[in-house]
Amino acid sequence: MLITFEGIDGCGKTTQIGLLTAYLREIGRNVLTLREPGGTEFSEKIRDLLLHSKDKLTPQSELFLFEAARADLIEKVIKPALDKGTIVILDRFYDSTTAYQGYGRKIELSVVKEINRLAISGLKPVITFFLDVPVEISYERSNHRNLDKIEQSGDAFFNRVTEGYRTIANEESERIIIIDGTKEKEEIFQIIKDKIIHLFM
Ligand code: Z5A
Repeated sequence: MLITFEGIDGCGKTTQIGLLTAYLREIGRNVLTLREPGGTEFSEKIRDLLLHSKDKLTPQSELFLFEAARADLIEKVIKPALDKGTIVILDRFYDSTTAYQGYGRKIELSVVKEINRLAISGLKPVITFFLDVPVEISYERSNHRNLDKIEQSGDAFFNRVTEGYRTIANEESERIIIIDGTKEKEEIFQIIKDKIIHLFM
């Protein structure tokens, strides 16, 4: 079972993934938690290039790098884990690419979706939690640290990404659960836990 979390920077994904992982382990499930880009040696190198290299990347190069990292992670780690019955929780997946490179960087959406399709080779999450926070909250929550390359893309970019996420979530409402990410951490986790328990029944 593949579960994914989406949303702009600082929306609370890492926090909720930590809570969900602990809960699932407590009830005796095998869980593997991963983040994109990353999770293999090759994908971590790509992550470093994408977030920290001094080279200016074109939107297209950025798109291909995210997809290359994804394809490597799926084949080497995610598919083998799912085959063993492990629950895989993924911090970002192809919805991030549609939101950031499609809506944010303005690469034609049909192209982004086609390249996503190629990279994921049929793998789909059973459920996706989209933590929706306004851009101002995202900035507030991340203003204590140095911003990476993508985080430096500006307000207009992040507003497009946010609207993009909302559109994607409305288009795929049977898979994507929209949660108000400005609620208290515990309240958000209760919503997530209820949905997960429902999935297991
Ligand atoms: N990217 C892309 O462009 N295309 C792609 O295809 C993919 C990714 C896969 C990866 O960044 C970047 O790559 C990302 C998108 C792009 N760039 N941006 N921008 P990352 O992995 O380094 O980081 P992130 O995923 O963007 O976010 P994050 O820093 O890990 O934040 P988070 O996981 O969403 O939030 P958090 O760490 O759980 O919480 C942040 C803070 O808020 C922390 O202090 C918490 O204690 C606090 N918090 C959390 N929840 C709450 C609530 N409910 N109330 C108050 N405070 C809270």
